[in-house]
Amino acid sequence: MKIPKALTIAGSDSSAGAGIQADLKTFSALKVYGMSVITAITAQNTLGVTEIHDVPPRIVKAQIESVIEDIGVDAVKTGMLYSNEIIKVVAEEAEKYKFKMVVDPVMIAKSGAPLLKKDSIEVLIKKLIPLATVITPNAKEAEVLLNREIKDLNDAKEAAKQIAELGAEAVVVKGGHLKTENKVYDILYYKGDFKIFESERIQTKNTHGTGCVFASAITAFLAKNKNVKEAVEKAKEFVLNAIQFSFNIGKGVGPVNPMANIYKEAEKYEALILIEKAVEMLEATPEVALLIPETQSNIGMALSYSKSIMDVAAIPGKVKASAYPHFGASKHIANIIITVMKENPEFKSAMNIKYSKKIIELCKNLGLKISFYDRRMEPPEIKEKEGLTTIWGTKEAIKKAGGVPDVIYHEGDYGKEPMVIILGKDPIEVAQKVIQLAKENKKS
Ligand code: PXL
Repeated sequence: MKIPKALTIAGSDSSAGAGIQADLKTFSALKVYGMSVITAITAQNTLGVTEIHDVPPRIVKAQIESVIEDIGVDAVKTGMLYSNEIIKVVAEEAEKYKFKMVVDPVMIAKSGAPLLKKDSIEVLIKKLIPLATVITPNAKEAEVLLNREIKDLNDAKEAAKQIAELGAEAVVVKGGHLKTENKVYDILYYKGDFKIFESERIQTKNTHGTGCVFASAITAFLAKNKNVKEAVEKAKEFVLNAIQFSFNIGKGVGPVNPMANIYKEAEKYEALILIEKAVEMLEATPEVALLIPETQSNIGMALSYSKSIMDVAAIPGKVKASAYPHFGASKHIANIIITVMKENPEFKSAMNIKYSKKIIELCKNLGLKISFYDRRMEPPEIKEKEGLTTIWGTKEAIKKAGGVPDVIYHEGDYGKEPMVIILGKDPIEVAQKVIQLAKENKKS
């Protein structure tokens, strides 16, 4: 199998949120073999850059030639290039090897530190931009490149076209900095056509590395022979996941998480295995039969980065060792787990069992934290809509308990069976709680 290969030519970020480190995480997450040529070492954390030490241009050139002469490359990304001399060397190498190149015209860090010397803009425009397959300025960088203001979407479109006239094959003007309420619009200008990519604005302060991840994801997709439009579209989806699941670490702007895109996939198999094991444990305990409600039980397990019921595995129908779990199998148990995870992401599993006053007593005796909701108190506008009752009720019970409890119950309503939900970190923990309850229930 031929493995796609990508190279980043950029600065090192000691906090590993941006620069070389973000690029390599992105390449790896996208199954592309990543290589790195370091242009500068930055001492930085989530609060800012404290020192920059640039690498001699001769060493930048040597790094590029080293990897290309031996391993070869399918696409290259450039990030922080810092000085005239480094830009010139990179441009010479691009002309020599004629690789596909994504230029992220990095100028200033989120914290305000300059990552490109002021007198280098001219060289960037004259030498590097004409060799770019794609260039990815944000609105501020586009302003500097064109020496004009960009205030709205129309300005950004005009700017994309003008930057293409500087010689880049395709231009993406990123809209993250533009003041467009709840949406973000990124504009691609390619071969005379505009394509606008729209997305919801994600509310988080932890966006360090966004630009690096976006540009390196485009590079990875180009290395995989996707066309420019497809590469930009897929890179946007990738970076949105990285922002959504960014790390809240450090005292300033936390880093985005390019690995979020694969952690979710990696957890799927384990989630299914845990449910199967839990079901086996439950079926091997005859006392559990007495805790199965008329509407049957189900047990579910969510992935760490769950967004929808499709990210929660459960048994289709009911708990039964002969049935295999799969994702999106139970809307009911999945909605409960996703609601619980919004409050405490550690609780990723739930199972419903039969309600009785005695069961609640036994839960108390076992020292489980219990909360409840009253279906009759449900606001009519929620009741009207299909499937919202459990979400509302789960939120109510969490509010009452001041956090996620081990047990949530309701005593039913007209035509609705009362129910107990056992919560836990994974299906094994949930099954253990249920088995303990079942045995106590049989005893007393
Ligand atoms: O996101 C731009 C960027 C690129 N490269 C390095 C950086 C930053 C931002 O902080 O530190 C090394």
